Amino acid sequence: MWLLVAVAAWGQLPRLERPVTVDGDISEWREYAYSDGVWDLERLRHAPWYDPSRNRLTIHGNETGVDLAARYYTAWDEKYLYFGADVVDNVNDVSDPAHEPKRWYYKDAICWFIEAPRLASGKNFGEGDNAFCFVIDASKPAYGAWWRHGALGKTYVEEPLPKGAFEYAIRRGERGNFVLEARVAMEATLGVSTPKWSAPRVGDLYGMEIVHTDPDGADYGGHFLIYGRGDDDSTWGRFALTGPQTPVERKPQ
Ligand SMILES: [Ca+2]
Ligand SMILES: [Ca+2]
Ligand SMILES: [Ca+2]
Repeated sequence: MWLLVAVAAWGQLPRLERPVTVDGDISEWREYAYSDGVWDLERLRHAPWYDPSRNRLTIHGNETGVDLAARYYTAWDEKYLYFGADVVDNVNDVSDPAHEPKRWYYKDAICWFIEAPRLASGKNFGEGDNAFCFVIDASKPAYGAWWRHGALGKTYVEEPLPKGAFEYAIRRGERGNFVLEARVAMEATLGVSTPKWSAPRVGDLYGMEIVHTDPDGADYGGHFLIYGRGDDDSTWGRFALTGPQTPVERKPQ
């Protein structure tokens, strides 16, 4: 029976053993992080968790070029979770007519939903569930690094990430293109969302989903839901924390 559980993890988050500078350049660590290649509309449409009514992928009439395509990078060390993204986007959207600090999902934003540890029970967004959301606004407003989380007996606590517990940097490219580099201290976040969390060790199982919103000047619209189907944490991907990863070997020609 334990074998069934062991193979149920379908991703591995490698431990970083390299110093990271959070400056919007992820080249020093991206090859040592979990990444499964480029995500775009076509790939997402064929993913097992894809649901057209939830993802609402649309290409607006006047859009040209690539609407959205991205590579995501995730890793950990004894103190932090590391998040990176290298994104092609045609429009940078950060204005929201009905703005509220918690409305990251009406702006360009990338959110890592993390359940730590992954619990066998419960489907609602609650204890042990966290969403670390970064709005792609280079002016870095106070709501730019957001933390939706549960806690003992609580669901949907909405607040900025605690000061001192995170760093992030956005490097804007042409049009809406950008690179995001971020890290979040686990004890001050995961440790607050459930007393069941303990300092990370190789073999721990975490749930993970990536939500990438991209309104493109329109209302709440297209977004990528990757590895899961939304706030129901039982649908999120199961990722085991592992030791360091060796990059793919590149041989000189
Ligand atoms: Ca860096
Ligand atoms: Ca777009
Ligand atoms: Ca956009």
